Parts: sequence; C-alpha cells; structure tokens
Amino acid sequence: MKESTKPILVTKPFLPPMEEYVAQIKEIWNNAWLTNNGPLHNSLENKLKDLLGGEEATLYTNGTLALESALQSIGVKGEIITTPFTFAATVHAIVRTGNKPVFCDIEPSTFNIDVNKIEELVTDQTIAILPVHVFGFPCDVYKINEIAQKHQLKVIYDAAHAFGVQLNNIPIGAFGDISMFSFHATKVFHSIEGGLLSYNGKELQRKLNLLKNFGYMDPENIEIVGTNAKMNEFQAAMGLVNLKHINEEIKKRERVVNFYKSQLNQINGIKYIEDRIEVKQNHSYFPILVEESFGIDRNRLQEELALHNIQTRKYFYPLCSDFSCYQDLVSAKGLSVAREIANKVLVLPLYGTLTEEEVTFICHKIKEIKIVSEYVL
Ligand code: T4K
Repeated sequence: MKESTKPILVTKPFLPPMEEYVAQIKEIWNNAWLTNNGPLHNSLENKLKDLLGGEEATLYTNGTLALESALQSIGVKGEIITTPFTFAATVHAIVRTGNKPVFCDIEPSTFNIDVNKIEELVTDQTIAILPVHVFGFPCDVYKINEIAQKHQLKVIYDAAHAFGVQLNNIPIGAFGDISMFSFHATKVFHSIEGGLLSYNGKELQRKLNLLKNFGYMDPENIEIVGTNAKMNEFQAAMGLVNLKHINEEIKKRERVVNFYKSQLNQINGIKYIEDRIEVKQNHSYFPILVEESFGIDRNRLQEELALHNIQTRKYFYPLCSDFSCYQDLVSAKGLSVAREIANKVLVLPLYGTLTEEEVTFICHKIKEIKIVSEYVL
C-alpha cells in the first residue's frame, strides 16, 4: 500500500467555503461593530439556544472561561468531584475559581466518571460534581442527578466534546445545572475559538452575562468580580457559517467511524466504544484501546504509526491527577480504571474529509504493525 507523503493529522478543523465566511464578515464592516455582544454574537447565541438543550445560552470566547464562569456562578467555594480522564482545562477551571478538585475513578465502557464511586467522595465541603462527557459519550446523567439531589450538589457538565449529542432524543445540554460546550477549532462545531454555557433561568443568565463582562452593570457600577470572556464578531461569524454545515459534517464523520469499525473489528487486541441505541453521537473523536493481546503496547503503536506519517494522540494521558500540580492531592491516588484506560487509549485521525483510502491505509498499517510484531517476538 502506498505510503502517505503528507502527514495524516489527528484532526483537521472544518473550514466552510471561503466565500460564505467572506459574505458573513462583510456584515461586520457594515455594522462597524467588532465585539461586546454584537449582532452576529446575538444571532449565534439565539440559534444555539434552541439546539443544545437548556432554556438559555451564553456565548464565550473559549470553553475554559465559560467553565470558569459556570463554577464562579455557584457563589460558594469548596470541593468539586470530577474525573481525572479529561483535558487539563477541566481541572484547572476548578482550581482557578478557588475550589478543590476531588478525583473520582472512571468506568471502562464509556471512560466517564464512575457514578458508583461518586458518593464515597462526598464530604461536608462538597459543593458540586463536574463530570465530562468525554469524547462526546454521555455520562450516566440520571444517576448523577439522583446523587446531586440527595446531597444538594450542583452539577456542571463539561460537554466540551458533546455538541449535537442527544440522549433518549434529549439534547445533552438539558441535563445538570449548566453544561459547557467548547467551540475550539479542533471541535466538531467551532467558531475558531469559542464556548457556550447552556442552562435554565433568567437570573443565572443575568449573572453569567455580568461574569463574562467584568461584572459591568453600567459605566459607574460593577456588581461582581467578572472577567473578559466575550466572543467577538469574527468568531461568531465563523460559528454562524459553520452551523449551516454541522449536520453534514457529523454525517461524514459517522461514515468515517463506521468505515474504521468495519476494518478494526477484525484485529485482535483493538477495542473501541460500542454504539448505544439511546445515544445520538457527534463522532467528535475516535478513541481505541490497545489491549495486551495486540502484541505491542499503545506507545509502540503510536511510534510505529508516526513513522508512516499517521498522527495519533494519547488523549488523555497522563491523567490530570498525575500532573505535577495535582499529584499530591489525596484523591490523585488509586484511580486504577482511569490509569489503565489512559495507558491503553489512542485517538485515531478523524474529520469529515478523511477519505476511505486514508482510513484503509491507517487500518492496514495497524494490521501490518501487529503482524510484524508477532513475527519479531
Ligand atoms: N474541557 C475539555 C474536556 C476539553 O477537551 C477542552 C479542550 C476544554 C475543556 C477547554 O475548551 P477550550 O478552552 O479549548 O475551548 C486541543 C485543543 O486546543 C483543546 O481545545 C481541546 N480541549 C484539546 C482536547 O485538544 P491540543 O494541544 O491537543 O491541540 P493541537 O494544537 O495539538 O491540535 C490538534 C490537531 O489539530 C493537530 O493535528 C493539528 C490540528 N490542527 C489544530 C489547529 C488548532 C489544525 O490542523 N489546525 C488548527 O488550527 O489541544
């Protein structure tokens, strides 16, 4: 099989036809309004409100600041139970808002927080649970809701990967108190950089709008200690244009994922997360597990694939709990399932324009690497 001359990247941002973006940003020149809740920002916010599940939606310049605002909006500080199997931003948001992260192990079938291990971590300091719908696979939102009700905790979902995901025909942002979506360039839906909180209630909306704009009521009144987390008009323009293409992009990704599965299911030692009938997925990432029976470990497979110009990522290795800034926390110990998954996981290239030839090439190389390793051993 012919080698790839260009690197196959782990992800490629979706880019709409350039003329569509140019037409959209012409409006910015007409309006002479660049940021601070401009017309494109407001239009995008309204459109997304109806899609993501909450009654209200607030746009941000990125997902990290959105998550920080969500945590600040709780109004008290304390311990927040979260997963170690996530991007650093999840845990940083907890600490940067003056709270303490408490790591909970994950479950092997979804890589999400293990709902059977949350309650043993609840103390009188606990204020919230911050689960992540990692790779867009939904958490057990019903059980999490039950635990939160019982202990009077807030539930803030990190739904950074979960744009467009539905559970039992309900948009994923309808669950919990607040859900944060990331619109970073590498996400299924993006606005170059961007983020959004989906939630219910006008009072919370008022608070979040203050938090993202310096706490600014009017030129002479600052009510709370806010930040600057506003999405600008160029970002909103990209979001508006990309929104027109999102359904098609998700369909294309679904085809790529199904094609991967049809080839990988013949390889002993490669596992992937199975589809669930009640979940409408967005195919944001394609993580596989490299089991012992594959013959070589995940790191070797990644190195070998790189020699053939195939870029993969060890999302999420190391665990957040193993970063030097978090490893001394009591809850950073143990976490045996998360540790095992982090040691086996490999995210394969996935984007709408990835061709069947490229997927065939990647799968062929995985098979070839396995055969050679068996021969050498
Ligand atoms: N919570 C979770 C669970 C998250 O995963 C994230 C972000 C957040 C919170 C925070 O949301 P934001 O504040 O970011 O909105 C990337 C992203 O920067 C980050 O947004 C994302 N998660 C994380 C999982 O991945 P890197 O350092 O791995 O990305 P990078 O630059 O190596 O790019 C990945 C691939 O994409 C490469 O093959 C190159 C390609 N690429 C990338 C960009 C930016 C392009 O081809 N073009 C591009 O413009 O972090």
